[in-house]
Amino acid sequence: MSSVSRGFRGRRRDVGGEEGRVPPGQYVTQDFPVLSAGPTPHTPHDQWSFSVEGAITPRTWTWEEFRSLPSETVTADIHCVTRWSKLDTVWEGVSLDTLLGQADRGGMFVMAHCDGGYTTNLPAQDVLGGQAWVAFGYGGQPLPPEHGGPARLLVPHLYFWKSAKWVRRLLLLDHDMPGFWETYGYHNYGDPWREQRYSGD
Ligand SMILES: Nc1nc2c(c(=O)[nH]1)N[C@H]1C(S)=C(S)[C@@H](COP(=O)(O)O)O[C@H]1N2
Ligand SMILES: [Mo]
Repeated sequence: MSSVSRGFRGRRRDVGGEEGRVPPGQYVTQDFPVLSAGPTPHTPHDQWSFSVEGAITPRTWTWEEFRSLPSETVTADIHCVTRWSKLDTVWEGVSLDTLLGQADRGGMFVMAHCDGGYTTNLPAQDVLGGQAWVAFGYGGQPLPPEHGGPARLLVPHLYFWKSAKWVRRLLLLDHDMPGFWETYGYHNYGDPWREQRYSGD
């Protein structure tokens, strides 16, 4: 874990190993707050599917097909724009490298679409190379509906509004477009280390 590899600088000054792991303006919480712009959808597995479309060979997986893809355990720190950070969260998910394939997606963008209508936009390069997952497990359990189950995007290096809950569809685009919160004034990219909270930051 990164708390170990950060070495004694962190351990001398902070027994929790949090030194250097909390972006500016954030505080660490042990809770897992729920932040949703609308009601929690409850899509049964037999009605759930996951698709990639747009500037990519379209592909749809049923729940069984999706769950038979190779998956990984991911330990990551997450950072919400409302200033809470949660360290060492443990997820189970399918890498977007698996879902989007090996083609070069340089200069392309991804719009994530969710049950309930939420959207968020990301540069394709930010979801490839082991940086993003469609997560179906949290803390060794199935991902609870309020946290995005059956499955959600997990993009821990960006503010957590980019980690779209109840994600069903990734649309690959050759141009960028704002998603839900990006339209309402959140930053288009959302790097917590540069405090890109709102447009203009
Ligand atoms: N579909 C959907 N995904 C979403 C949201 C939402 O309202 N709808 N909220 C975002 C925001 S602002 C945050 S901080 C995180 C919160 O995830 P959590 O409720 O699991 O903590 O989900 C993000 N993903
Ligand atoms: Mo958020």
